[in-house]
Order: sequence, then C-alpha cells, then structure tokens
Amino acid sequence: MTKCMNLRSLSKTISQIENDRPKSLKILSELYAKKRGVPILGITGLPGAGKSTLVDHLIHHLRGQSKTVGVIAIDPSSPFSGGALLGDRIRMQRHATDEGVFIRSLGSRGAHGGLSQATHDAALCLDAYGFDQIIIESVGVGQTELDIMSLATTTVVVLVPEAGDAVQTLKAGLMEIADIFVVNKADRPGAEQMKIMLEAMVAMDSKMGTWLAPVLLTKADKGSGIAELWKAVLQHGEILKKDPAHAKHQEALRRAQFLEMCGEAVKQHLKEKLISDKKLKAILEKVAKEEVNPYEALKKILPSFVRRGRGR
Ligand SMILES: Nc1nc2c(ncn2[C@@H]2O[C@H](COP(=O)(O)OP(=O)(O)O)[C@@H](O)[C@H]2O)c(=O)[nH]1
Ligand SMILES: [Mg+2]
Repeated sequence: MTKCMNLRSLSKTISQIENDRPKSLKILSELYAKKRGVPILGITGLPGAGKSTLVDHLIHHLRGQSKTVGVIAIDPSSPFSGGALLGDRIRMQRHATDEGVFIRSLGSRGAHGGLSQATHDAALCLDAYGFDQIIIESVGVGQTELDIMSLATTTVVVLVPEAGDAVQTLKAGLMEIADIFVVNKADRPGAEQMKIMLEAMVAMDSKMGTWLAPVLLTKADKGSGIAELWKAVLQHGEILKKDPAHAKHQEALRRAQFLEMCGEAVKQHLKEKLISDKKLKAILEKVAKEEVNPYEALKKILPSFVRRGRGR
C-alpha cells in the first residue's frame, strides 16, 4: 500500500463519485489507470446471519498478517448510508482507528447508476488507493446482490443453522454465486445437518473438474473458523488463476459493465435533454397525461436522438 494513503481523501473521492458520477469520469479514469486487480471477497447472506461479525474477524486476521483491508458494506434496502448499516459499523468499530482499515457503507441513496455501479466504483477506489484486500458485505440474495457479487473474486454465502427453508427457496441463486458456504452460529443446534444438506446440494450441482464449494462451520462471535475460512478463500483464488474459464468470465463481466456504463450515460444525457429541450418536455408531459401513445412517442423521439448524436 502507498505510504501517503489518506483515508479522508479516499472517503471524499468515493462520495464525489457517488454524488455526481457523470462529472467524475476524469477521476474514475485516473483511478482505473492505477488499478492493480486486488482480489475482492464478497460476503452475502440474510440479515443477521453474522456477516459483519465475520468481516470484523477477517479484518483482524488479515491485519495480523500486516495486510491492509478496504471494506464496502451494502444494504440495498436502506435509503441512507447509515441506519441499518450502523450495526455493521458498530460490529467493526474496533478497527475505526486503524490506518490500515477503511470501512465504507453504501445504501441505495445517491447511487447514480444503481447500487451495483456505485459498488464497482467504490471497489475501484479501494484498489487504486492500494489496499491489499477488498471485502464487500451485502445483505440478502436478491438480484441486486447477484449483480454486486459478480464483482467478487470469491463469494462467501453465509447461512445459519435455522435457515433450512430459506436455502430451499433461494437455492438457484445461492448455488450460482457461492464459492464457499459458511454455516455461522455453529454453536446452535442444526449446524451439522445444515452442512450435510449444503454439501449434498453442492455435490449434485457441481460439474466435473470445477471448484466444489466447501461448507465451513463458524462461530463468528467467538472468532472460531476464521482462519479456515481465509484458507479456503486463498485456495479458491489459486484455483481461479489456473482456470481458463475465469478469464472468459472476467471478460464477460467487463463487457456487461461497459454496456451498463454506456446505458447510464445515455440515460443521463436523455434526462438532461428532457429538461432543456422544450419539444421533448412537451412530449413527456403528454405521455404523463395519457394524451399520446407512449410507444408512438418513443418511435418519434428515438430517430432524432440517433441523428443528433451522430458524429459527435
Ligand atoms: N450465537 C451466535 N451469534 C452470533 C454469531 N455470529 C454473530 N452472532 C450475532 O448475530 C447478530 C447479527 O450479527 P451481524 O454480524 O450483525 O449479522 P449481519 O446482519 O449478517 O451482518 C449479532 O448480535 C452477532 O453478535 C455466532 O457464531 N453465534
Ligand atoms: Mg451486517
């Protein structure tokens, strides 16, 4: 990590990008030029599963190896960066004065191109600023999480012994994103059964030659199982380096991200036009009042945009 790292300026940079992405393209471009490809560990699972507690202990473990850690804690349901996320901060409080640790919360507020884009940008900042490891904690396993977790090099899905039913319903999404399963709160009854069930699921789902997601038991509040979890994360990272499918996957990811960036930029451009262009604004109002057919309006607007945009 660079010695001159300034956590305050990092925090300001992330806010600036979050608040006005279109105006931040220069900063993002400079950050991208400094990008080193730091591994990202994604931690997801239902609220209360113990993700933040696990992250807190993982930070401790990594700091013990003199590794610096940047954490992004996400709660899509939270309209603010705070609120429900306060719990995450408290859980990781003991690292607040450590210069080698940076923790940033992201809610859905102010996320210009959506939460997934905001997370991507924040992760880029952490990478460019020189952290050795990035961790993203994200609540739940909905579509937003699937998008966010696609940024992760390794994804850990955290469950608890009582989550048997949830596993059945969330099965498809979970299987797809989990590189490692953690059954946390292993001090409670049913942990071993849960592990057996997950292992059976993994065995059924896996294709020959690919990584078999291990199922680990942890007691995060006691720091138990953390070293084993970190070992599995490193093992997964090593396997990825040798897997040709991983490079292809990364390419597909960058392609999708770029398309999303383009779409977002066009949307922004259109929004600005709708405000400044009287003719467009009039059409928008007519659509709102159901005075025109929106599909006809779109057919009318679209060619004019293509023409106007040409050659620029
Ligand atoms: N019994 C038990 N409680 C735990 C364990 N790990 C975390 N907790 C508790 O579970 C609650 C939720 O933890 P938190 O890390 O905030 O969950 P998150 O919402 O997934 O981030 C807290 O009260 C933790 O102290 C564990 O292994 N066993
Ligand atoms: Mg949490």
